[in-house]
Amino acid sequence: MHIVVPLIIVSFLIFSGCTPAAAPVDSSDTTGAVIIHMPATGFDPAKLTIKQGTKVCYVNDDPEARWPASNIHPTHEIYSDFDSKTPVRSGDTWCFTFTKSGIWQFHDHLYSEFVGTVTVE
Ligand SMILES: [Cu+2]
Repeated sequence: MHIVVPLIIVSFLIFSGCTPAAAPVDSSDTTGAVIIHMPATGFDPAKLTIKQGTKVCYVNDDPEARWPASNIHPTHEIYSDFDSKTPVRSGDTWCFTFTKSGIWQFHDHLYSEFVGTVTVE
């Protein structure tokens, strides 16, 4: 009986590809990326103009978790891929490559008064 539970766990890990259910968001490769900082006061810079295909990395300088996401709050449906989908922990970074041109307004899903705009040319 004692061996059954570990076998179930091992089987689960094998068949699930060992992916943790709630992987922390930290894509720290900011090579070639434009950085938007997330201090406790909002986004810096809050407005940005980039070329199509540019990677933008949101660096969380806030002691609290943050969650950059496309408008419109709370559904984020205007550019649904532009959404960290989960909180970005303090000190972590979330990067997104803008493949669609347009004027993309965003906000912090946890502090929806924090807003910004990425213009993709
Ligand atoms: Cu939101």
